[in-house]
Amino acid sequence: MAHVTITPPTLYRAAVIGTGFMGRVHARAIAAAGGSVAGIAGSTPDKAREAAADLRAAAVFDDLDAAVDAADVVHVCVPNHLHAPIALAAIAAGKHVVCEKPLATDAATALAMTEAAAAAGVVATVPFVYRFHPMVREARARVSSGQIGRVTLAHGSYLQDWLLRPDDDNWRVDADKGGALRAFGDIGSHWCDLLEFVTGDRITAVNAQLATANRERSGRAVSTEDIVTLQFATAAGAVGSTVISQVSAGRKNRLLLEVSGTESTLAFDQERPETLWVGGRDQNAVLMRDPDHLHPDAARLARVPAGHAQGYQDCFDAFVADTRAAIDGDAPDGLPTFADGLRAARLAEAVAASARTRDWAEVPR
Ligand code: SOE
Repeated sequence: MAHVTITPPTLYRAAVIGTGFMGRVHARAIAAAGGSVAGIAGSTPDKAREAAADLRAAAVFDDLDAAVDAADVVHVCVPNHLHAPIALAAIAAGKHVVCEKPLATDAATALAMTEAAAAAGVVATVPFVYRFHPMVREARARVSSGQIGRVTLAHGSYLQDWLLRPDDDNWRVDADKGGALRAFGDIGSHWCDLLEFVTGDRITAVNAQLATANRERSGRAVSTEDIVTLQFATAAGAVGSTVISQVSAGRKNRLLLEVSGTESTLAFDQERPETLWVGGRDQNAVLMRDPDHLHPDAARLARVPAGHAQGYQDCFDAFVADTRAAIDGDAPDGLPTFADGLRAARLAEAVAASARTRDWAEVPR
């Protein structure tokens, strides 16, 4: 019988640093991509042991160097102020890195991380995972092929409610751990990334307002914002606005992006990711995620046939699979890298500057 020799892909032994919700999502995605969780490190040995048992990790590490040593790829899923030291240590050891967003709490640090990864020649990615919804890729393909005409307007929102009440608390609320811009860094960054990804355009100027609904949480003063309203202009001449909030009762993880062109409008809702709304002057349509009828870039990411729902974890699985492909030397189109994390950090600084001066701020490239 004829046989075919298959070159095995390089190993993907991952160290997951962080045991919270995100660390667990990463660990599942690593397994789905055919990698292995070589070990987990957490803020306490008990947390790491508990997560390691749940996620069938091979080891628990109590120090970062041991975790980095054991891995081909280091997944950084810890509070934001620790992203830079851990990612830079992994890069210095020649390891590939997947680092949660925001990449850093300021743009200068994000730039240093991006440059360090490039100089070391490692793959360094940031999970802007909503890019991995097939219907987002469908929207992107339709915009780039000119199907919706020239883009004139983009708007939407990213709304959550998990920080609605004064006793809702998290490390993200504290500027020294999460960064000065919390809601924008955590979820506004996703919205802006998705806008630029889908349109292929770039926000050049912003006018932002920040508001803190809960000025005290768990008995301490809070300086980070719960709400951002943002107007923007783009390089290609479109205008738009978005509302970012973590205190919108009833909205769990509702990212809505609507892009209007001179021919038609597209709208994507992250809580209904199986569909894409297409608006026309004479007729509207709701497209379903049917791989047989999608653009090839979108169909590639459809993991199950139409009518079998796929969602958030599937995006993560696809993102880690593409990170792995990049390590194997075949970087797929649309993989979010440290350069995209740097872009988000620059946008965050422009948002902060605009809110501070109550004026428009330019966004550097
Ligand atoms: C919390 O706001 C959070 O988990 C974000 O940190 C993620 O990036 C987002 O995808 C879902 O919400």
